[in-house]
Amino acid sequence: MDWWKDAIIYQIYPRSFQDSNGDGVGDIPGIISRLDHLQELGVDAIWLSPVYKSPNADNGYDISDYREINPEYGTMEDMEELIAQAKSRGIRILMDLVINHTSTDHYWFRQSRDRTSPYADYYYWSHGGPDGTLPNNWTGFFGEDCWEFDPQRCEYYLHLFAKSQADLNYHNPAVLEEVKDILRFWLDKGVAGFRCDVINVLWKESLDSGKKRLALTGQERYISWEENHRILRQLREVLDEYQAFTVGETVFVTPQQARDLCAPERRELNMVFSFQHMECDQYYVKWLKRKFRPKVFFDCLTRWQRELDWNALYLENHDQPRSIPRFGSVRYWKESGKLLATLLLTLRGTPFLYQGQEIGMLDFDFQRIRQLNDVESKNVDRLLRRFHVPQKLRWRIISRTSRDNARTPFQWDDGPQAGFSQGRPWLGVNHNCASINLAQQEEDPASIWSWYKDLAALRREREVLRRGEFVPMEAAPPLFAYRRRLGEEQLTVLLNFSDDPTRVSVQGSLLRSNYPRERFEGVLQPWEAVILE
Ligand code: TEU
Ligand code: CA
Repeated sequence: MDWWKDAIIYQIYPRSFQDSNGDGVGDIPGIISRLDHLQELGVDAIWLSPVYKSPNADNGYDISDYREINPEYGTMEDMEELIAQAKSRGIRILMDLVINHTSTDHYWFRQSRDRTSPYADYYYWSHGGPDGTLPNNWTGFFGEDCWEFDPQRCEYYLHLFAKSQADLNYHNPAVLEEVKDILRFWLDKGVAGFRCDVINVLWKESLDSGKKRLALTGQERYISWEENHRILRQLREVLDEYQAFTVGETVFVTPQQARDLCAPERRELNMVFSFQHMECDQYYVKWLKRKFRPKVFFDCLTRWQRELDWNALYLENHDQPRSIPRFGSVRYWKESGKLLATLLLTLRGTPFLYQGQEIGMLDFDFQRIRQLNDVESKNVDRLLRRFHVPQKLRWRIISRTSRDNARTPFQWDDGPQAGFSQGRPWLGVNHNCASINLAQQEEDPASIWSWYKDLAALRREREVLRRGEFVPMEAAPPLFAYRRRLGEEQLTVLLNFSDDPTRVSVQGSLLRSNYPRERFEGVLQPWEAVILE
């Protein structure tokens, strides 16, 4: 019961994890060959970003067949082998469930182009206005319009993401039945559950134009409607037959909405990923970056810790730049990497680690837009061009926010292509791989990797770190301080988010510090993280 409350979950971006056959693309046999690494780290479950058949307009988030494995990644036998091999190491597999949209290559969509087909209403089709205008004024997540004209059907279809990701129409009950079958298909294969992609926007309440906004005009028509909850409860009926787990990726949710999505008695999701703490270094949209504001970050984390019984904790994923340059300090790379690890592994909730985070991987050091692959970056570049934003500024915006920052190949060792592939990788390997790689950190008891391993073990040992209550402490930023409490047991966590020493008046015997020290006397070094007993 509730295994996920004691778990640490590791996200794999299959394309960039490990290539086994030299074609430059990570694959499932590659993942199998690295399971020992994950077991040693202390991982209880793996969330696999999509491995289904896909034309890869959005690297697998555009699915063309939910029951097939993308041949680039291997075969269904490989997938079954991965599930079995992981299981024998006590590791569960979670699939990425992308059901807001399918690829326009999906059979359903191709049939849907014909108005007389049984699939005619699987998507949102609509006439434009009389003078060639779009059906409404919505704008999408990747910065473009949300409607694309299909010459065969002579209508527009809705796509909140890329052009080839058409939104499924949940007003048609047949669509939900299809999804239930897909769930059963994978649960029968032995997966433990799903990470549910943009799961709070499935239901479009109406297709009327929305209030004009800088980004995502139309969002109030589809974010977190009551019908969306009903859909989740229907999916839960299937999930319950297998006691399966779900974490929802939920855009723009407030703590109240998150509670409604994961209150146990409502039988919807087990937990959700919130985005609010990711907004502490931006103005309104992710492309407008500002200086990291520790106070906003701490207040946000504290608020979610207080208002939700259980959080899905994360600092990185495949959509976000790396955490050290963002919330830490490249100058204090090792110290701040360990401090962020401490934060992630001592809050209340289920920690999600993204591949490469455990060795402190940094943002991609690319130089030109054509080195990028991300559909979002390309769209944003096109959009900014349209507004005559000069090249230099465009590059500044995109290089800092591109999702490819976190998608470069995993750095296994200091050999060719960082041990990722014998061939030419689909996305460049970071040039820092000679100094940042797993092989080197495995040897070093003071490395970021060793620190993650140690804290994962500590979390397993100490119930207070898993189940204890979160108690915030009075502290002035850049210090973040809190306690975890369970019965008589109490741990204090002190985190100095700055390049300067910081004094505190807290006492206690030292359990861990990311600096070599015997005891703690009240002064935290730059980026020092301390756990007191
Ligand atoms: O992301 C959903 C989402 O909200 C994104 O727009 C996110 O805000 C953005 O990537 C940040 O730049 C999910 C997946 O995680 C993402 O990789 C997919 O591209 C997207 O859904 C569409 O499936
Ligand atoms: Ca390969």
